[in-house]
Amino acid sequence: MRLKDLPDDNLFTAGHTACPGCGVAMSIRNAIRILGKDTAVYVPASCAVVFGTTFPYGAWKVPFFHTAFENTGACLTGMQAAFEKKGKKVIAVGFAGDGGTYDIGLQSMSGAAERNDDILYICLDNEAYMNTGIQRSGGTPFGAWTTTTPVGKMSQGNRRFKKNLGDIVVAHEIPYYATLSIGHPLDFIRKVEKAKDIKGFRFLHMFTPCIPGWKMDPAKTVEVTKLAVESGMWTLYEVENGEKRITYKPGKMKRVREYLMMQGRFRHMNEEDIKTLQTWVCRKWNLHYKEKGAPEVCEIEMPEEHHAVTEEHREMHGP
Ligand SMILES: Cc1ncc(C[n+]2csc(CCOP(=O)(O)OP(=O)(O)O)c2C)c(N)n1
Ligand code: SF4
Repeated sequence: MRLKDLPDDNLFTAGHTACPGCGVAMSIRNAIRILGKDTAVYVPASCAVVFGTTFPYGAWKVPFFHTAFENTGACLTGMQAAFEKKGKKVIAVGFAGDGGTYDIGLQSMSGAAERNDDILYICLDNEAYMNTGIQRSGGTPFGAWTTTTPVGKMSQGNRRFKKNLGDIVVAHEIPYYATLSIGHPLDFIRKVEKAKDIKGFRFLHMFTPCIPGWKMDPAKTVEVTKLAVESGMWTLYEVENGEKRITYKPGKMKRVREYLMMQGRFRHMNEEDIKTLQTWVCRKWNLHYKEKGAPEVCEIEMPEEHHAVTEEHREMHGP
């Protein structure tokens, strides 16, 4: 399917209450256009359940189900079994946040993956618990400010690195796992189409910027996702029946600093922390992009000593 062939069925309609520029809303809207009307959706506690279902402005035009935070995997299994029993060909699709996937729903996702249930699990990764006020999750990157990893004398943002959820999911030996971003629409379409047709447990991991949580300009959502990929903070790949394939390889690695500067949540980071994060990203970059026997591809020199945050940046994002 090409971009211009993307059906414009309004299965997730305008009039929902997501913030302008919300990466979660954009990802849902585009995914459901490809999945089509024979889809039934489960959304656990998250921004998406609030902005998509607030009475009387419900935006979903496909069957929608919601119970609790921790059980996306189990609910999808139940939905799929019920449709099967009724002889209906419906795709059971879950849209869960990173909090609901990396942390609180990990066990039920794992159960469904291990049983290879015929469902599509989509993680909308905005790198914190946004709906309840920006608390840190297992998906929050190193250095990021959140309300539970504050910035002050005692702490300088999140001190842990983003959990490697991809490897955890893939370790279940499922048919399909892929990472996606709305900044790479053709790659996005191809992966959703593929996940739609495969049988068994499929997992799509979507990178979804959050405007207030990342303290960023709402007009820059797509730009940020592109820079995330060019800097190595997000990697586009898929694992099909155990075979890993990079689906987009950036030409030259951009400095992580460039990505950080677009977002107020990293504004406070000092040189040492940027260097720590850059080293982590380089390691990840080399693990992903290095061909067997090829030289290491991350050739970025470690940042020189100078202020991490410019006055211009401070003006843009406030104190
Ligand atoms: C068991 C349980 N704990 C806590 C909550 C409160 N809660 C509702 S939404 C939410 C945050 C969801 O974060 P995430 O899954 O990352 O989705 P996002 O809001 O970022 O889209 C929390 C903590 C809850 N509903 N249930
Ligand atoms: S808080 Fe973030 S994830 Fe929630 S609706 Fe706004 S931009 Fe989207």
